Amino acid sequence: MLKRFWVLPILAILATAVVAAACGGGGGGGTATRTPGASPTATRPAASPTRPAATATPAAGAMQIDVTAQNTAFDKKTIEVTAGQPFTIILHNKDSMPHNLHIFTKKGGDSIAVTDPQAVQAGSTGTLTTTITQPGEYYFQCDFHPSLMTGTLTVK
Ligand SMILES: [Cu+2]
Repeated sequence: MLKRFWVLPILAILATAVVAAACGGGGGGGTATRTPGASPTATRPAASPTRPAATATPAAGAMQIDVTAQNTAFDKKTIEVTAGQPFTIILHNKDSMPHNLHIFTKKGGDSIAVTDPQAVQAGSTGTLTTTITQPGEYYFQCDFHPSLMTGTLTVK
């Protein structure tokens, strides 16, 4: 007797749950929610590839500098950034050996920042983001080729 009293309410709950699930899945509610969310997402990637070339976008966050490593050389021997403003160096390794970009206070000086990963493998990309508050001339090199791949970072 007691068992039957328990079974009926459970069946009723299950039935309600099934109906609710069927209604939710069948209704266009899910689709309607996704559509407004998709538009802001679609706008952002479209804007970012266009912006990095332009230097005058401090609102976008870190200033982006692209450096290519090819033929055991950096395509840029000098990089200029603004004191107190975050910057991101993206190292594109187009060689068949690992490289990186490591910033020091001066040649043989203290390390400030290095690309992530520290060994940027052939054909891949490394990223370095930092902020230097003290204006001056800094030194950067590839740790794998410190005599061949060097440059000057000027912080103004
Ligand atoms: Cu190198």
